[in-house]
Amino acid sequence: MIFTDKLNAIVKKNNSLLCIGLDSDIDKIPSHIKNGPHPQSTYNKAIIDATADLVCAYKPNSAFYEARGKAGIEALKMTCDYIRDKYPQIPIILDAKRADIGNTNQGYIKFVFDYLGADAVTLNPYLGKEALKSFLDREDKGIFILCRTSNPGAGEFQDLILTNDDSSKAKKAPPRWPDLSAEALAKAEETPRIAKPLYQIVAQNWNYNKNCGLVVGAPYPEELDIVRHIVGDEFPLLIPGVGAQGGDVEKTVKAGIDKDGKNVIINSSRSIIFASSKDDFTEKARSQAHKLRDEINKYR
Ligand code: OMP
Repeated sequence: MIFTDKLNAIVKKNNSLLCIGLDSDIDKIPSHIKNGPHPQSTYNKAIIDATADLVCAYKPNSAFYEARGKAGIEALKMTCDYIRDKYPQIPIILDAKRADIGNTNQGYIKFVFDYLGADAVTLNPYLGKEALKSFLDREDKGIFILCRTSNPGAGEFQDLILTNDDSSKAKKAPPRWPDLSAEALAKAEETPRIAKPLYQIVAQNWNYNKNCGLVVGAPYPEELDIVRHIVGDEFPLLIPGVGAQGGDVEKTVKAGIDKDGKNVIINSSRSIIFASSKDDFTEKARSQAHKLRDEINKYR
């Protein structure tokens, strides 16, 4: 089954656009689990069992596993195996922000898709479209490209206005996409010689295999709205940044969803998986996930 079909099926079944980020920082895991065998995967299994009927995806972030070396990679593999065996209908998005030259990419692809068995991965577009091709060519997998990220410094490069024309006309301030008529928008997108912020350029022309989505941070609903205008409907947006990073759920949902109230994957990690540092962490994770899932649905 290809990624988008798998995603759409679980969105419908669980009535959910919520993705839980399995950012299982070993230092935050309660000591009775931390001191036992396989602490990260044991913790993840408990969170997964408590929330599997409330999510549309799980997104382990590779950093928290890489940080522990061999034990962490083992934990990541055990977590992915557990989801695939026990909840095969739930997609796994590996957050690794990869992309490199060709033969290096093959190593990443083998690790993410063949070894871990993830359904999707996050990529950094900085090396250009050609460098991401071998990921995008995996038609069955979901490819999420960083477009306008959630961090406070996201605009430093991503908002830089770029043009490939040095005439003074092209250097004028760029149009705000939502203010354009449909006709003007279509014309602007056909015209390469126009000044635009980098993130709006990144938002275009990846989806030749219909397996691509973009990552846009919840703290920036205005940019999210612009990206949705650029890509049109039926294009998934992975949106981290609600919860611990403070993104507004209502603004995020309203700016991100397509005309059918779908095609966003709203991620929250810490605010759910570490909702409690005590023995009741599974109940608290479930209740936070329930609350967020329902809040998202309220605005669809
Ligand atoms: P919380 O802030 O704890 O909900 O975690 C957010 C997760 O999303 C982390 O794993 C981040 O690495 C990831 N993320 C962002 O926070 N901002 C982005 O712009 C992109 C990502 C990502 O690619 O998922």
